Amino acid sequence: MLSVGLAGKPNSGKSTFFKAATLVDVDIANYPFTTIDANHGVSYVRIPCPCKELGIKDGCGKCKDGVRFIPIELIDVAGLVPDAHLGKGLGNEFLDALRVAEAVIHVLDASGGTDAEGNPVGLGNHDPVSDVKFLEYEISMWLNGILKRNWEKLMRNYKALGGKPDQVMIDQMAGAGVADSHIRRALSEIKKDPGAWKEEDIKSFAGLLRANSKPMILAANKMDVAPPENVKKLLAMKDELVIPVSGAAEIALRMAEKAGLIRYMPGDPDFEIKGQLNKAQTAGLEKIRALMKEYGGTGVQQCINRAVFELLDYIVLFPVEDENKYTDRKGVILPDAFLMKRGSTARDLAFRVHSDIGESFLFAIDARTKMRLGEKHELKDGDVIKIVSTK
Ligand SMILES: Nc1nc2c(ncn2[C@@H]2O[C@H](COP(=O)(O)OP(=O)(O)OP(=O)(O)O)[C@@H](O)[C@H]2O)c(=O)[nH]1
Ligand SMILES: [Mg+2]
Repeated sequence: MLSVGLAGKPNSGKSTFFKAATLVDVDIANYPFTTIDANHGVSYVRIPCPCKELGIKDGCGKCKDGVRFIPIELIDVAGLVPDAHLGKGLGNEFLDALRVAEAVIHVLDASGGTDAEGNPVGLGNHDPVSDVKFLEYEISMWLNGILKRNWEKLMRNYKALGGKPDQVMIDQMAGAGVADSHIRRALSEIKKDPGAWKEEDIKSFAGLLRANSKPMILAANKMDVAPPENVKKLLAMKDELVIPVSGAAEIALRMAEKAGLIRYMPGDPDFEIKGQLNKAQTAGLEKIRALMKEYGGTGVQQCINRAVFELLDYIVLFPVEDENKYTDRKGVILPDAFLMKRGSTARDLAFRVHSDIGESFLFAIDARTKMRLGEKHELKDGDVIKIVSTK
């Protein structure tokens, strides 16, 4: 399953975001280092289900009112402070939990109520913009540390045995969640042969690996209490993808929905009251509604969606057995929704369904147009595809 990590300084609201997005009950508290061991949970990207547009009466049964949620893994890690790689705070070994993460949501405390170490300092007394850059550096330095393990021995072998620089680096970074393609791209950007690298070159390479393998989105969290100028300042940062968020508001909405008090789906720009509310509940919910009006929602679902579809460029594909009824063998309509990288081909989808199907692939059929597609045909977001194979 595709993984996305939540990281940032202590007390910024990572676990609150995690709980909001997964409904897994985790420790949340107003002091640094509440979370030590990473939390893993299932969250979802939200997409419009194609069943409506395909004219399936009564819906497909896999979506809710035409909204479909596809599972991803979310990881909530311990807080990091500047110079964590030198052992500050709890150090940066906790980043090992991010190995499998393909993207990182950097949770910022936009309220300015906590300092760089996560200590409460009173609303508006810390500039959140000053917290933005450190995380990229700490993740780079964590990768730098992995790169440098046995570096001398590695380079001796490399020089003695020859071999390709990319293979040497791929072996070294195996297990750090860095894909071969990220390594090749970083090598082509740095140009110098690893045999001649100095400390600084290893560091720059680690920086490039970070940018390629752990792209980041900024969640300007606690927007419900943040001074508006803080949110504005963060949104004005060029080169950064910033989303105003209130993890606390999202938890409140999901709880109210569970209790039957409101109609709300994660990612909705608004909600509808349907139960009997007391005064305090009404006031709390109306405050949230005002916030949602201003920013288009609570921001939690937006962060996950934009990380997956914008940062990582995933698309959604729907394999079916019957291209006329859009079903599997048992008659389930649009049974699967797979997240795959843009550029995936018909054969890639076949392999994703099953390695046997991939190996015995003959051709595919686009269920909308009934056109035949060859193995190298690049699929589009939302394609409904039947795979024809000899198996
Ligand atoms: N007002 C408001 N408070 C929030 C929000 N998100 C988190 N908080 C508060 O911020 C404090 C820290 O929240 P956590 O979720 O524990 O933060 P964390 O980043 O996981 O902290 P560590 O595990 O210590 O690194 C708690 O008091 C939360 O209630 C939010 O959206 N709005
Ligand atoms: Mg936490």
